Amino acid sequence: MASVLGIGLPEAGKTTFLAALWHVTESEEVHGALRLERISENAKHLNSIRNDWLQLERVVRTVPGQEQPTTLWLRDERGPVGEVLFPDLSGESFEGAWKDRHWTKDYDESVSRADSLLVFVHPGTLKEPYTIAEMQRLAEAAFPEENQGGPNQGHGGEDSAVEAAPEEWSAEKAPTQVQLVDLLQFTEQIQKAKRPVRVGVIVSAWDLVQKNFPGETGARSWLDARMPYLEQYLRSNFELYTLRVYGVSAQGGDLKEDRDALQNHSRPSERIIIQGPDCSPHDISEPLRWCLGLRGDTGN
Ligand SMILES: Nc1nc2c(ncn2[C@@H]2O[C@H](COP(=O)(O)OP(=O)(O)OP(=O)(O)O)[C@@H](O)[C@H]2O)c(=O)[nH]1
Ligand SMILES: [Mg+2]
Repeated sequence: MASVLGIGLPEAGKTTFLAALWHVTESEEVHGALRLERISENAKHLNSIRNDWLQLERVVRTVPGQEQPTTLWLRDERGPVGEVLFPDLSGESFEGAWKDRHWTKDYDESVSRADSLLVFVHPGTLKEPYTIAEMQRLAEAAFPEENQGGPNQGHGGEDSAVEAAPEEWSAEKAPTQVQLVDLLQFTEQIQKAKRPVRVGVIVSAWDLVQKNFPGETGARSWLDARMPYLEQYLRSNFELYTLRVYGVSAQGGDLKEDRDALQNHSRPSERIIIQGPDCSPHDISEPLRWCLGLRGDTGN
């Protein structure tokens, strides 16, 4: 059995991806996509999130402790691929691991069992790196005495960042890419998978940013521009990771603003947007295919 671990902070788009993936493999609407070989015993959760997805409802937030083990029995054009374990894990638990330096035994097992990783990032919920003005405020909050009479005292007018009330640093405020690199370092220590591990970065809600990052390498360029620390970490540790980056809109757009357009497709899978190496239109199974080693070995 192969195991693919989806990693991502809260609201990164993990469950929506799984819902659309399940629909595509089960419905066989997308030519060339991975297909369902047989129904798994634990398909209840998959069916429930798929129904939400079909009805253009937001999938429910995944709550720590109530996560579902999900397995997909898949086949490609050559024959059965086997059972793929793809647990729908909660972003809150990943955030907790970063913040509290702790995760549960179940998490530990999922991570150590994983053969490959899908790392989810949502362009709309990114925590960006701090600006110099924000750093100054954090420093003032941490060391109020030292900053009294410092270089910024007495400046007024437009330098409002200095005047705003100082706010202390907390782990939740760390930039998304810092948290993700830390989580990847955790997994590196306990993962027993063969190196280098295939990592597919999924830039979710791709509809939000797609127009500025066209072409097969668009999502890679987005990662490079918006999360350069994560991109460099994955690229430079080539003995640990082989990387591909995909832009994926599992919903196809915003559930409110784009609702009419989303309802207007004859087949629900036609909503799905995917952009990246070897991607055919709407084939959301491509990142999985690559993770499972069903494509050549070339990461980029
Ligand atoms: N615009 C847009 N929004 C999306 C897309 N996919 C997911 N979202 C939104 O992103 C938010 C988070 O999606 P989820 O799939 O629940 O994210 P998650 O990573 O499972 O979150 P947790 O369960 O909290 O870990 C929801 O509000 C979704 O509606 C997309 O393709 N386009
Ligand atoms: Mg979820």
